[in-house]
Amino acid sequence: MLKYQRYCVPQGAGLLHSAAVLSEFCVCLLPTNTGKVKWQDFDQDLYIGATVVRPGQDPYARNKFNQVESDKLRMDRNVPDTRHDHCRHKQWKSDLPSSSVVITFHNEARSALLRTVVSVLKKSPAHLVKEIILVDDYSDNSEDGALLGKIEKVRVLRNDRREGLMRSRVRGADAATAGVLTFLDSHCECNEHWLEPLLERVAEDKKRVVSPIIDVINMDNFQYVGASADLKGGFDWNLVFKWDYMTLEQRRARQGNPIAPIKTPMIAGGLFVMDKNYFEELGKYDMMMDVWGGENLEISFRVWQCGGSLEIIPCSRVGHVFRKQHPYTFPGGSGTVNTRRAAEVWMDEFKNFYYAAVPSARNVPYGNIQSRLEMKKRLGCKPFKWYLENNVEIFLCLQEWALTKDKSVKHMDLCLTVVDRSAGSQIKLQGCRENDSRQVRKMSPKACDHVQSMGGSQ
Ligand SMILES: [Mn+2]
Repeated sequence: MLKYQRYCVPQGAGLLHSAAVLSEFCVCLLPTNTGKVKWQDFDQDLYIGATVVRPGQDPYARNKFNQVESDKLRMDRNVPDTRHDHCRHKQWKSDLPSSSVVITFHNEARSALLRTVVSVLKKSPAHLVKEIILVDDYSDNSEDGALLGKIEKVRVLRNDRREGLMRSRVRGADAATAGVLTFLDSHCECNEHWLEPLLERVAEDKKRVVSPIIDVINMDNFQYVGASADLKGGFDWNLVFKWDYMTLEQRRARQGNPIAPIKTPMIAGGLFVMDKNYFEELGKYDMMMDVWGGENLEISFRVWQCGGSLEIIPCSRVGHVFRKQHPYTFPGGSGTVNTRRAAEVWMDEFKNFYYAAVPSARNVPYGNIQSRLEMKKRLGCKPFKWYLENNVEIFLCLQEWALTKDKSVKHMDLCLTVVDRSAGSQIKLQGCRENDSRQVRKMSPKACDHVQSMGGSQ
């Protein structure tokens, strides 16, 4: 319930004639004069009730997740604590810096957006969240964001045209007043003590860019499910982000300290914490990237190549609704423009592996990259080869081995060939012959991994 405060004006103060009959005139006001309410006092039913799915409507139509199930949940529902046991006893530093949480959205389901905001406020120590900046990227209904501006600490910025994720995030970051930026997607739920371990890593070294383990909120029934702690971010030459299981050796090495930070070649990109000054020094985002996509690999390459590092912090868990489809359109093309920009700026000659995997990308106009190249030079960033060599889990088979159109695994003009068919047979490089069944072909990523374990040089 709202706690009103009584403000009383002594008789004769001359403010209101009708009050003169009383010994004093009392009015009831909110404790602050900003018109803000605590999240507990926000009228969830009124806010969400305005956009419910009507009978006969497809609950997936607007968001590509089941909005009916999302709308049923309370804004502060409990989710299982999915952290490793060791996290529960851990003490976090007491002098952590506060953070500005930047959440960008475009036509997000109100219930999902509200739960994101409430979970930040509920699951974070109050002094560590300076503000929540909602950047409404030109949603159809401006009230989706504006109404949330009544909640304590929430500031709302609205674009007057569609800008896309990167320019929206930069707008939010520019407006931020705290020294650390926390970027979140608009359909997340933060878990217990999610923020402290992230801030601690960044406070120790501002060049660390850190991400929580991203738990799974089921897009059909909204169950919250803990994700594996044995994953790193990676990609194939098509430059689409994917999760990679750690190798057996890596998992063994972690057994002694299962909650140690995990160095990762790539972050998924939706959820991460970064020092604000470092974000600016490092060139924020590529402002010529549109809508969505490609920005996660761009910032991952950039952070590593320009002297920083990326980590997943196991004691920090945040749930995210993973979808199979994008709920929105891509005005002016697809994410390929962004991916091509990232490849052209950061991948040096290795961009040719991308063009071999996605030949159509060669024909996508990607605009001017001059200022990004200049920035790369100014920052003294290392070449892509260095990035690959220092993130050894990335498909080395394709670094040294070409995958031809007919899916042969080749080194120069030689193909990997099983000498004979007996168990434990040698593998040699021999001249490529069409339809030679002894020659290794990439059938699946697994087959490629196998080649890597035989020929890996690192
Ligand atoms: Mn998302």
